[in-house]
Amino acid sequence: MEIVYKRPISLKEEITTYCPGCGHGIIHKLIAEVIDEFNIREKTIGIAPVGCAVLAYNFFNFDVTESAHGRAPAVATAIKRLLPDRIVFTYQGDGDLAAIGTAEIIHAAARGENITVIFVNNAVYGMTKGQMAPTTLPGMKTTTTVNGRDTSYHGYPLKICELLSQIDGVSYIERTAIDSIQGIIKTKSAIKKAFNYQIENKGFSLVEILSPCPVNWKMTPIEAMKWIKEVMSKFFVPGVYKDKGGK
Ligand SMILES: Cc1ncc(C[n+]2csc(CCOP(=O)(O)OP(=O)(O)O)c2C)c(N)n1
Ligand code: SF4
Repeated sequence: MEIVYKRPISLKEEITTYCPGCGHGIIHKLIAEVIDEFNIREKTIGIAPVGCAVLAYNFFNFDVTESAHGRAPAVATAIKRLLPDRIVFTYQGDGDLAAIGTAEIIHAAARGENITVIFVNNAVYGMTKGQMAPTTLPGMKTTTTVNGRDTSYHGYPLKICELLSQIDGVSYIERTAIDSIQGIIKTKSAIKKAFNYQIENKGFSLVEILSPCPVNWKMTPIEAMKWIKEVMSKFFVPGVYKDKGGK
């Protein structure tokens, strides 16, 4: 029988710890497929975040190390500089990358580290039960903004792609959304391009992925996908924010 689909080798046969409808599982699969397609599993090192993806090393079938909250770009910098032949990527949520880890990501970008960053933006602190994150939309209700994010009190959201694309050290930066089959396909090609930048020594690459957290958004998985398409991606507009040139 002809095989039309199989689990990527870079993904272990583990029972997921993610909630039904969560985007992390989809994104893990896309990363694993890309690593299989580049045939780089034996030389890939992932840096897992603090957040719901803290157990990413249980799911990926290649080397993954943990880092303190937000510090993944610093850990990735050290690994890539010591082992430049490895393919090194960080996997970070918005609390991890855009709150506690703001300094690390900005300076890794400014240094133009030859690493790849997968940034999962679900607009909340998922693991700790849905507090406001720097990416929480104006008016959005969370456990710490029960009447909705009030920008005059809570400040404005951080738009990471827009911000980092201003930094000279950044080579490739794109925002995508896994709100549909088309969005998932686009996300895979962005991830592939980001890894290719590193393989070709073209410097710092980051893909921001708008991803559902149905549990904390208090939505069904289908409602969450619709909300990304109709609301979230109007505020965090998908697109290529910087591309210094690569395949
Ligand atoms: C130094 C430190 N501060 C705070 C925490 C608590 N904490 C654990 S996960 C998390 C938020 C993670 O949110 P995000 O990065 O958006 O990832 P998600 O869970 O949404 O995927 C926080 C604040 C911690 N573990 N360590
Ligand atoms: S809390 Fe949200 S981000 Fe975390 S596993 Fe559940 S759906 Fe995913």
